[in-house]
Amino acid sequence: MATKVIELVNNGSISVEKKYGMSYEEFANDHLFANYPVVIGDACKDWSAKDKFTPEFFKSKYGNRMVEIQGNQYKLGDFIDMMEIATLDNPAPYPCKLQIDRDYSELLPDINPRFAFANPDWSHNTLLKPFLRGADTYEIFLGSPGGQFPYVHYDYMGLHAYITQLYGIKEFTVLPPDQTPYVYPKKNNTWVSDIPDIKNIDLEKFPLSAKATPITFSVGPGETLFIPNGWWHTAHSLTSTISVAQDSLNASNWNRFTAEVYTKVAKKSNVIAKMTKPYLSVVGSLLGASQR
Ligand SMILES: O=C(O)CCC(=O)C(=O)O
Ligand SMILES: [Fe+2]
Repeated sequence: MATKVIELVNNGSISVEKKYGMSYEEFANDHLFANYPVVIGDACKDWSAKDKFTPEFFKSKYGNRMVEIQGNQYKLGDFIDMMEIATLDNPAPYPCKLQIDRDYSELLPDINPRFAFANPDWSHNTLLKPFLRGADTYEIFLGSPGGQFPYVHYDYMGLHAYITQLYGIKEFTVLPPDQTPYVYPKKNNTWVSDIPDIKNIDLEKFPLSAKATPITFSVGPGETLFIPNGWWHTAHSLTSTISVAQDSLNASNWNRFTAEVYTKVAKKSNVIAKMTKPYLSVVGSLLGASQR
């Protein structure tokens, strides 16, 4: 079957498309190994979460559970009420993230099977556990127009992200890794941009950003945005939204992952960083051999 392509946006040489019926081979060549984003129109077609995950479902089933958002505790039901009436002038806290594997494991069958586009995935491999604590989970995001992802960033540890929209519409803005100088990474948090509002940049304060070509597009129910490692991104819900985020690590982002591990470990100890190198080199060959 030929892929059906819908062009979402383009800006200069950069374009983001939505694809239905894409083969794994096309995904691997044009996106995974090319490190190029795409919206996959039908990746989650077999998930029951598509019809089941609604704000009402979470409110009625888990309304009394506590959830921590930006350091504060809320009852999930109260948060959902707040999120539904929030506005940008009177915002609700964001992001509200639920850890599926840890706290809502009974919902795992609803996001199964893991779609092929997110495989192979080494981020759950025991050999890599020490380096990926906390980064190897599935997360549900609940949001609304009155709660904005607080910053433009790229995901750390070199992981690729897949954000599947299950309810409502979310708008994403992305920029390629080679535009890093134009987004003014923070000195101490180099994966976070100093620009507060990427759609309304203060050019006097951030003159280099005149060269940036941020691309903004919407992702709707049943669609999955693939954000390759190193791509800058931020998100804003246009309606009440529920999304599921998952990551992948494999041969396509292995070099970036190991570089981030060394940098992180070296900050603590040069000796351990030195030992980490041969260890990861062996693990990488083992896992790489199994991928081939
Ligand atoms: O869906 C969103 O709000 C963006 C989430 C995201 O980029 C992240 O958690 O790293
Ligand atoms: Fe992210």
